[in-house]
Amino acid sequence: MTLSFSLILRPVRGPSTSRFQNPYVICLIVIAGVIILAVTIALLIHFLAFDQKAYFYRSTFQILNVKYSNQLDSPATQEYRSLSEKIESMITKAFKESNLRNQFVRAHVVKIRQDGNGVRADVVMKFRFTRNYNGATMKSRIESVLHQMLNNSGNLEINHSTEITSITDQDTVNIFTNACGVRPDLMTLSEERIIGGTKAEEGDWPWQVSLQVNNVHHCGGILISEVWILTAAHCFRSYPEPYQWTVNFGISTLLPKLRVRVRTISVHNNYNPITHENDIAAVYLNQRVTFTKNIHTVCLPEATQNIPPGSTAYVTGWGSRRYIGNAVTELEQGRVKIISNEECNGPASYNGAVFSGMLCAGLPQGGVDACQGDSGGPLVQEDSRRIWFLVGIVSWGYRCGLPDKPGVYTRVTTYRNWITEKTGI
Ligand code: 4AZ
Repeated sequence: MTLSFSLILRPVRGPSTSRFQNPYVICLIVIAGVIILAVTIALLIHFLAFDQKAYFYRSTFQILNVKYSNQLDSPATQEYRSLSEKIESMITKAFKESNLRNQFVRAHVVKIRQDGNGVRADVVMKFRFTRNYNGATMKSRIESVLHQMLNNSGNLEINHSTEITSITDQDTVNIFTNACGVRPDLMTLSEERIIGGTKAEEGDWPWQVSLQVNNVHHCGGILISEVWILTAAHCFRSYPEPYQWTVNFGISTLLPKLRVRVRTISVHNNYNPITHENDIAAVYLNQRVTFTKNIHTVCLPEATQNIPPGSTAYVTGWGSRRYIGNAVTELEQGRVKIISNEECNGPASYNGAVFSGMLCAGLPQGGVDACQGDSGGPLVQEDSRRIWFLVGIVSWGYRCGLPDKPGVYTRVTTYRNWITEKTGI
């Protein structure tokens, strides 16, 4: 290629012919110049007009006509959900109807607090701007939309002192790290994310822990506070002493991100190894864990929370891929559906062995299920605001992944008061 090119361009020997008078060369130089100019202009336009970056802002809304009650303390209550949804949709509507409709991405209520007789809601908002945006102008444009919104806030009466603060990506992550049930996609207020494949990525299930004896994985567990883990009672049948156990964080059981010793183990007093009833235990850690993006808590449901049959749930763990097999070293996830106790107790299924404190989940055709080594791990569901709740603890089942033989879980709502009694949470 290079050879033939240099042959064509070899100048014809003549008395006054120089390389720069050769029409081929001139033509090539002009074409090259035009191409370079076009690429430069295209890149400039791209960076100035289309290359957008995410920017986060934080604001507090003082809501005067909503009375504070302790129902607003937990993100699991209907009151908390419905007020947060109202605030989020009011903000979304205001921006969608403004000249910032293309820049606004999402608003998320991160905390509701008592404020005199009323409440304050802390909100994080995400926008997309091109890189050449003017920070001060944008801030005042956002504030102006919010001020207009206050005059038209439906049945919420909001104080006019609504100010916004620009926060960094890291500030945003820190805010979400201290809330329960938040996965990485919500931390960046990103668009919906499909959980694909079976292998989890670091931070996907930040509440999942591995309970180990002599650095060997035995059971899953669930982080519900800086010091408390929930798991299954049956995990402690062979090794009942706290000093035998460590709690390991991160998706790899071989190279944990953090390893903490166990101080006490509280197994449910009425755990019955024959019927599997009350298969729940609370584990108290020897030291507090510092929450990070990849290590933090799941939310606990209210005792009264309804878990509809047919709804989607995810089970995670390092259990074996088939009945009688080895545990895996990288965390895996499975998507299953909730099955009613009535259906689960059918003659072809468990024929009455599923008690009211248990919950079934699986797929009609089988295939996706918890298995040996997943015990004690979480079955979680996402609510309408993309917050994750613990609904089950892997407990038992007939083998793994067989049709009509779904996984059976400890029903967390049944034990909600037991959890508070043991842990204060
Ligand atoms: C076990 O042996 C086990 N398919 C856990 C869950 C299931 C089966 C067995 C559910 O720990």
